[in-house]
Amino acid sequence: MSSPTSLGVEYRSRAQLPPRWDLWWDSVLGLAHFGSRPIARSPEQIPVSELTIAPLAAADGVCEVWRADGPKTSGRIGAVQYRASEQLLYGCISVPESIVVSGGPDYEHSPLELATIRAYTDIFAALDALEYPQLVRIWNYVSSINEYAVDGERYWQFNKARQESFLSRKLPIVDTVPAGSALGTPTGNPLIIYFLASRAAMQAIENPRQVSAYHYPSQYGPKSPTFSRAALLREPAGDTLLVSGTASIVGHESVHTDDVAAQTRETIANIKVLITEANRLSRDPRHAADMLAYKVYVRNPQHLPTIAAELRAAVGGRATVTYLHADVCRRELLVEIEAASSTAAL
Ligand code: 3EB
Repeated sequence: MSSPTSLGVEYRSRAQLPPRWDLWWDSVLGLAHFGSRPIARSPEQIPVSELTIAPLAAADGVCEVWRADGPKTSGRIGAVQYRASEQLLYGCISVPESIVVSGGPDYEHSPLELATIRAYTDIFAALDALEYPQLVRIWNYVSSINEYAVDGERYWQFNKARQESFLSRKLPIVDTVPAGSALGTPTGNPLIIYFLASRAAMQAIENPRQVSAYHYPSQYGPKSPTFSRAALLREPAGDTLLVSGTASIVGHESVHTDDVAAQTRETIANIKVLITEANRLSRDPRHAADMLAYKVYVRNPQHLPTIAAELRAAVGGRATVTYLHADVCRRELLVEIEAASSTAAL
């Protein structure tokens, strides 16, 4: 049996969501829905991110549900909708790239950079006001992420503005940075971000097989990405492991270009190294590949059977796996996988 955790994730189809009045919702911190038609069932105090990213191998939308024990409060600060337990804060924000800047036009920043700065400014303001200083895990959904803009890929613009936002808040941009994911959404979508933050410190984890993303050389963009490879939350009820979006990168280079099976195996090897690191750093070293819930971003839907076969062979039948169709932030990467402790025991 898996140990009880006070935070974890589960994936449900929209049809599997209980009705609004069900007590199940008391345990929910927040929810992200991946599908074309917004969900209607959630109570209004639950923060919901709606992402127009198609689930694969499921006709209906997929809901990613973050649950935690204990009483909760909800509300809105700036454009951040949040819900919090005593120790944990979940929040989400959606910012269109057409935001108007007060004080006239800004020639320094692109629309995506302005949206990114606005989103992170509001997020950091919410963390301050609610007193959950540690950003633990953050998901960034950027429209047309691989498209070339005036000064490089749009992902590069996002990275520049994200790093600038951390620096202007005097937050570190190396070592203790949140675990992250950055994925593409269709053209014209707003920037959508959701996150988990905590009152207590977290343990950031790096991958010994990879250069830390915050030390990537400039060939991947003038400003390095601000994320760690995984975050470990140590709580009285047990650890929660949050593994960042992970891809077929060794050192700082993408490997196995054009071989989706080999990219999947390399990605899994990276995740298994992170699990080993988590156990080395934990007081409760029980993290295992078959106890996590996986979320897999697939660039080309025709690669789904190959990716699914490799992943199932590597993590066993007990792990839950959700597949989504999305662009990954380097053009040559065909698959990206994130993972987290699941709420099977809650
Ligand atoms: C990588 O390892 C693949 O910019 O927040 C993975 C996870 C990736 C998070 C981010 C990017 C991000 O570099 C891309």
